[in-house]
Parts: sequence; C-alpha cells; structure tokens
Amino acid sequence: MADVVAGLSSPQKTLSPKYLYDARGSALFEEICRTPEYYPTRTETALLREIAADLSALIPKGAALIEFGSGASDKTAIVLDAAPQISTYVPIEISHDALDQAVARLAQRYPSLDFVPIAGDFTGELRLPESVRAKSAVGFFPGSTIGNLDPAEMQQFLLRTRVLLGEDSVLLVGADMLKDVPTLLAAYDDAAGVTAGFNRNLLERINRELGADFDIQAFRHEARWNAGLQRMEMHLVSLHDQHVTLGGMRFSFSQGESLHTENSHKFSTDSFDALAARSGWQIVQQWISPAPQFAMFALVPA
Ligand code: AVJ
Repeated sequence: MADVVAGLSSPQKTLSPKYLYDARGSALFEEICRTPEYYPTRTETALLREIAADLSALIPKGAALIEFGSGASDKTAIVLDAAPQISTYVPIEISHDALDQAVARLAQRYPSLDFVPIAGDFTGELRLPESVRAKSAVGFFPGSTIGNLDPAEMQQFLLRTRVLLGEDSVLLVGADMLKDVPTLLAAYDDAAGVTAGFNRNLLERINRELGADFDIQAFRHEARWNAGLQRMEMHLVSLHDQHVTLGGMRFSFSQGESLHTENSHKFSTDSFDALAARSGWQIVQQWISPAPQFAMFALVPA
C-alpha cells in the first residue's frame, strides 16, 4: 500500500512492475507469450535448445542449478535434459503456488534430482542452505527479467548474486537485444490486446486488494520506446481528467497523463559487457539468436 501511494504521489506516476504478476497477471503473461508479436519467449526457448550442449559443457559434475524468479520453470527442463550432471535444483520464486506446482511437475520428470525450493523475492537478500553451498553453483536467470530492473538494481542484483553463488560459479543470463523499434512496439502492444489487458489488470488488482476505485476503461495501454534509456516502457494513459481514491487519499489524473507500469531494457553486447564489468562478472561465452535477436550470456566472477 505505502508503495502504491508513493508511486501515485510522484510527478511521473509509477507502479512497481512486480504487482503485474498476480495469478491473473501471470496467466495473461503466458497468453502474451503465445501472441505472434511477442517474440522473446519463443526466441529464447529455441536458442536454449540450440545451445544446450554448449551450456552443459560449462556445468560441473554435481552442480546446483539456482534459478532466479523461476515462475513455472518452463525453460529449466531444456537445461536439465542437456546437463544430467546437475544434482540439485534451487528455484527461487515469490509466488508459493507457482513454486509448488513447478517442483511437483519437475519432480515427476526428474526423480533423482534434489529440490531445494526457496520462496522469496530474487531481488532481496538471499541465503543458500549449507547443503547447496557445498556444491558448484550455476545461476540461471532467463526471460530478460534482468531488463525489468533499473540499471542500479541490475548492478545490485549481479553483485549480490556473485556473493551468493561464490567464486567458482557460472551465471547464465537471458537478455533481449536492441532491434528495430516497430518490432519492439508490436511485441509490447499486440493486435489482440492481450498486453493491454495485462497492463490494465494492475489497476484491477489495486482496486480489489487495496480498495481503490480506478475506472479501468478510462485508461488506455501504451507501449513506448525510450531511446535515451534503451528500454520499452508500458504506460496506462488517462483518457480524461479524473480522480482516483485509495486509502482515503485522492489522486488526480489529467487527460493524457500517464501511469508508468513497467520497463524492459534492451541490450547490446557492449552494454551487457559494461553491466557485467561494473557488477563483478565477466562474459565467458555468449550466444545470440538470428533476428529478432535474443542473447544468452555466460558470466563468471571477474
Ligand atoms: C517477463 C518481464 C520479461 O518485459 O518483456 C511482456 C513482461 N511485459 N509484455 C518483458 C512483459 C509486457 C516481460 N518479462
């Protein structure tokens, strides 16, 4: 609540993207992945299949695979199939339901794998149990989820992860690459309106959980390319002058004013290399798909 009030009180109204992923939001995101315009998920999945043997070669015998923001663990099986030397899977996920379901499903498919699920926010302070710390750590952070963080948060995440995973670790990070703006705009504003529904669901959630009175239909979804900051942005734009009440407070929106709901940063090999370098890591190997380009970076402590 305090978070939402603070976001609505700033000159550029903002809400944290993590609130997009309630049960309905997660289901809508999966639907986005099936739209023809949203290329990142299918491109990354195809890339992972393509490079699975290369990834396996980087993974030591008996390693623990630690996945950040694992969700439904959809891409994990590609790595587990290619690298049977992995002994332990450590999914870190804030949604208990998603975590339980993913573990139940994978436990059936990989009966000899050890599971050490951690329910928590991957951007927070994390600790691994001793049983996991004794093993070589391979971090897995697919989906270009890193692109949703601000540059300072990306750096903090990578610095903390370096401490968490230790000196002999490898960190595999999926990152969406810079590309022509029309492809990006279409990916974040699909013709069927699924992304628009995903964005508006945030207001429904705030109405339901925090007792606000957003008139959902009075906001339209907008995807914007921010060239200076090299990121896609999602906004909800007020169609007319209006007020919203929340927690006994009134927030006014003028016509055309936007509520900024998400950033998805896009990378070049140079920008990702610079991010790694200022965060205690270095790129040891990288794989980039054909256009629309999506990359997998293998990092080791610098
Ligand atoms: C799952 C956070 C990586 O930023 O591309 C998709 C979320 N937002 N369409 C992304 C999203 C709008 C997605 N991530």
